[in-house]
Amino acid sequence: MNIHAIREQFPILHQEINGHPLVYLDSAASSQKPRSVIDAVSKYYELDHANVHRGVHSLGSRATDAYEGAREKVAKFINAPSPEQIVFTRGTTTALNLVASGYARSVCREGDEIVITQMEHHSNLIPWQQVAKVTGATLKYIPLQADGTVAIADAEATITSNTKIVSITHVSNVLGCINPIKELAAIAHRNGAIMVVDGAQSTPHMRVDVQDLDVDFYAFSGHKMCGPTGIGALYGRRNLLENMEPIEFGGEMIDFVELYDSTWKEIPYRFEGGTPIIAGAVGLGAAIDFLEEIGMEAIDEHAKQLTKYAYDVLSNVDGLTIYGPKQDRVGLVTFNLDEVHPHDVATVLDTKGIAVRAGHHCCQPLMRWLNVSATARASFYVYNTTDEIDQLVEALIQTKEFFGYGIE
Ligand code: 7TS
Repeated sequence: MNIHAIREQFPILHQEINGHPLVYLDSAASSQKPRSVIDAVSKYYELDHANVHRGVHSLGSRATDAYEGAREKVAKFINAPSPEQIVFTRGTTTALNLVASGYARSVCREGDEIVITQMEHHSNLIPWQQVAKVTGATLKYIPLQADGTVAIADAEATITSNTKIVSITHVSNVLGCINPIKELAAIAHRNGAIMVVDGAQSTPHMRVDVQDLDVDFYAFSGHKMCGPTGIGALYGRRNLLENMEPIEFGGEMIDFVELYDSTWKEIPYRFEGGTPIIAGAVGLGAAIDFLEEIGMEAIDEHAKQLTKYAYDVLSNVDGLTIYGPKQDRVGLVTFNLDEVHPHDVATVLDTKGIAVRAGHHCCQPLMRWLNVSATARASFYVYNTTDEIDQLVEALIQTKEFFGYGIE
């Protein structure tokens, strides 16, 4: 991978923040956008925009082709058997809420179990709490190992024949660990449950193959993988999508409307009520083209190398604690400096042009499990370099000195 050539394609990276060249280490929150994605969205608005699926005029068909073309790209990108099994959503949060409200609420009853883990992002936790409250199902947690990972034996002990849904993140946005989704899906299926995956942090970095993983639903966001904000997707197994209830009703999603009842369009349109996120989908399609041109294998390798490098050099900083396993991680390193609040760490780093995230990362139950109120997190993507990680380490050492910690 030619990082220099890749960086050239991201206009936002070439600026100074507080008098220093920007070092953007917050891609797990949202990645930056290459020129090709920005251009695809503006070209769409400049030349092709109209509403989709209704205009018989030429712009209407161009917009429809662009929107449906993006759906085909997404399907191919994650190896979905067909484009109809891709529902465009606003992102991972909306996709998981669709499964929880449209599917889980109608299949779960009292005595049923929904199994998740304590490392889940709030978007893969609160929707299941709500399903449990409404249906009387029980929410169960697979206990975490000391390093935060999920052990297969614990999953086997937690998932039972009463389990209807297992919903787990592919990659943790705090611990960085890669969960054994294929094995977990097999355990879920053996017990008659379905497997839902939060792919928000995995899809940007690794080749996702929903058929090989043998999962039932897979959710992800475009904005974390070079695409625009406001677009994401839900993959679903065909028979499950066909039995899932729409949760938004109105234009675009109907077949026949009578005075007191209506029928729905076929999948996936019945889940895309209202004028869809056309420009967002076009941008996501361009993001997929960009990633595929580099190659997901090369992107995966780069992210793992940067993560390993960051783990190793940060481990050498006195008074710095890293959370999550040493091995099998990708994309990010979450840490705390002794005696310095992570918000202060992030604020000092920002004065040096370095952007990291500080806070609970939408994982309050995981923060409680880690016994911290917040952490700092550096996350990496295609455009980051080991040199930037060295700058982070240097700045962290200066941060310690700034707060008078670590000085004899
Ligand atoms: N699941 C995981 C694992 C995530 O990391 C995020 C976003 C979401 C779900 C929600 O995605 P959205 O696109 O619907 O917002 N994570 C983060 C983060 O770690 N920092 O900011 C957003």
